[in-house]
Order: sequence, then C-alpha cells, then structure tokens
Amino acid sequence: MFEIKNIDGCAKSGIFKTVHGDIKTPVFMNVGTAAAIKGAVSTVDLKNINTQVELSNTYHLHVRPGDKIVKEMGGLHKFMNWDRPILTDSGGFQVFSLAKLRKIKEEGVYFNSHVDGRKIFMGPEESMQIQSNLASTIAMAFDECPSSMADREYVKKSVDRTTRWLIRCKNEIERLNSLEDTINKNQMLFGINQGAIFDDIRIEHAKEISDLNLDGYAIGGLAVGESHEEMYHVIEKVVPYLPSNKPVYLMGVGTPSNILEAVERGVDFFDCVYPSRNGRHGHVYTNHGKLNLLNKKYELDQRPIEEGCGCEACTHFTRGYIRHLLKAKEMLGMRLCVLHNLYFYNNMMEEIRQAIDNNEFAAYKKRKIDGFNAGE
Ligand code: PRF
Ligand code: ZN
Repeated sequence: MFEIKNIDGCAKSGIFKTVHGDIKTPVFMNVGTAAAIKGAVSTVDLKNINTQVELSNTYHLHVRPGDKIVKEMGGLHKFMNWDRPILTDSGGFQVFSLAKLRKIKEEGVYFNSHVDGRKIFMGPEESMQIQSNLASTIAMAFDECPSSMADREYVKKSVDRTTRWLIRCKNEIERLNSLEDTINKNQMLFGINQGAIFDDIRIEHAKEISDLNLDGYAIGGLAVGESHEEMYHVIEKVVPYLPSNKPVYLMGVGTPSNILEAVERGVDFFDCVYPSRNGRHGHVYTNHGKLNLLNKKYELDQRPIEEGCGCEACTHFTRGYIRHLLKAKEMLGMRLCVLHNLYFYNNMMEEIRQAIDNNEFAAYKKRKIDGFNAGE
C-alpha cells in the first residue's frame, strides 16, 4: 500500500508499506547485485548508512549460487542477514546487457551464462519462480529493454511482447504466492514501462499496464544512451499515465542531479551502481561536486571527504589517508569511498523527503544543483 504524505508540484513524499517494513519515499535503493554490495560493504554497514531497501539481481543469483540454494538457506533476507525490504530485478535487463549469444522468442530468452557459458532459458515464469525462491519483497516483471539504437518498428514489437510477458508474470506470481512452501507469500510485483524515446508507444504501454492493478510501476529502458533531456522528456510524458496511487520507479538512474530532476517529475524509487562503482574508483560525491581522490592535490589534505558528513569515512579519516589507501590498492580505501557515496545518496534522499514535506522542493533542488556545479 502506498500512502502519499505530501505533494509539492509533481514531487511527492510517501510511505510504501511492505511485509518487511515501511519505505519512506522518494528512496534510493542500494545495489547488491549478487547479494553483496561491491566494495566489501555488508548488510551491517547498510544499516549504519540508513539504507532502506537493498536491490539484488535475479540473473546473477540464478547463475551463482543458484536460487534453489538461496531458498534452502531460507531466502535472500536470511542469506544476507537483512530484515528490511529487498527488490529483485527480473533478469531481463541483465540478460540483454551481459549474456552472450542470446535469442529472444515469444516464450522467453535463450542465452549463455556470462560465468561458465552454459545454456540457460529464462521467460516470465522462470523469472518469477527464481524471484519467488529468492523471496524478495518486490519482484520486477520480466521485460525486454530495447537498445537505444532500435528502430520504431522493433520497439513496438518488443513492447507488445513485454506486455504479454507482464500478464504471464502476474499470473505466475499469483500462483506462486498461493503455494504452501513459498517463503514470501506476499511478494509484490512491479510492471515496467518500455518504448525507448517514442512518446506514443510509451504512453500506450503505460495505459495498458496501468489496467493490471500492480503494486508499483517502473520506467525502464532509460539511461541507455539517450540524452538527459530525452530521458526527462519521457518521464514527463509517461508519469501522468501511470496510476497516481502507486509508486513510480526509474530503473538504473542515476547521478544526484538526475535524481533531483526525476523527483521533480514524480518519480519515487531509484537505484544505480554509480555510488558504489565510482567509490571503488576513488570518485566521491560531495555537495560541491564529485572529487577524484587519486588526484595528487589531496596528498596532504587533512579534511574529511565532506565536512559535516556523518559517514564512517568522514567521521574518522582524512582525504590524504584515504588517497593513500586507494593508491596502495588497500581494500579499505574502496570500502570507505563506497560507504561515503552510499551515505551521501541516502542522506540526499532524506533531505529530498524533508524538502517535499516542507513544500520547498524547487528551492532545495536549485540550491543542491548550483552547489554541485560550483565545485570546491
Ligand atoms: N529493465 C529492467 N531492469 C533495468 C532496466 C530495464 O529497462 C534498466 C534501464 N535503465 C535498468 N535496470 N528489468
Ligand atoms: Zn562521508
């Protein structure tokens, strides 16, 4: 159930209720693809940086260790020791971006595993069965994310197939949720809007999937090569056609500025690998833009990454020390940068929720983006 708390322009704050606890929105989900946040960050750390939702991937966990193993271990929550909500992505996107030699058919996708090359088939039913074994809080529908280069004719055919797949996902999750030995019988399903940058295909698809009364709706197929302006345009066009009483999730987005722009256009859920991936490379987010800690100018810098930041890195260590760790390829360097970046994102979302509650989101957003652009 989604309770809207306050509406400020098109931005909204709310509470999404799940069996694993409430999610305050807008929210940024922290990505732990293979049941691990890259950079040696555990679920104990996630609690310390105020993570609300962890995100894992169906495809990766199916390939290794296998969803049946995770089920035998009691489901993903028990496996990772995480008692807050988990969202699992369906595998659709990962199959298209990672797997080799894939073949898309009406029944699903045939592909070779990126780990050992073995042949795998995944369709809507298989994706739902795997996600049911993982026992995540929210399962994502199995979709196709067409390439940003795909032509209109291909995109139309692909989106129609994604709609048929969505109906099969809905039927399958209802069946699985009613089975005796299903771990999470209240598993929720989010549908995914596709249509590349073709407004009419996007809108028609949004109308079709809205009729299915799902728990939430995602906008997929963005941040795959189109410009930021094209992405914002699609969000503006699509959001009005999605149910206003359900959360909207923009998949795989993005930079802090992208998130602020999307919140302003009505988006409630986000996820992205940027904070963890950038952290592993020593790139850290601050209110004055992104810093590259490998830069020589930080060698003797006694300041924390960000003055006033409450994360483990900033409350204990200097830029100069973290730079040394990164240069020496010590795992601790990466870990501290990833912790800081995730804290920065989670903290920005808290500020966003407060700004919306105080009806001052537009001013907050401007201040924040001006700061990012000003630099140190
Ligand atoms: N579909 C799914 N997962 C995704 C995407 C998508 O289109 C994207 C696109 N940015 C990220 N993750 N299932
Ligand atoms: Zn910090």
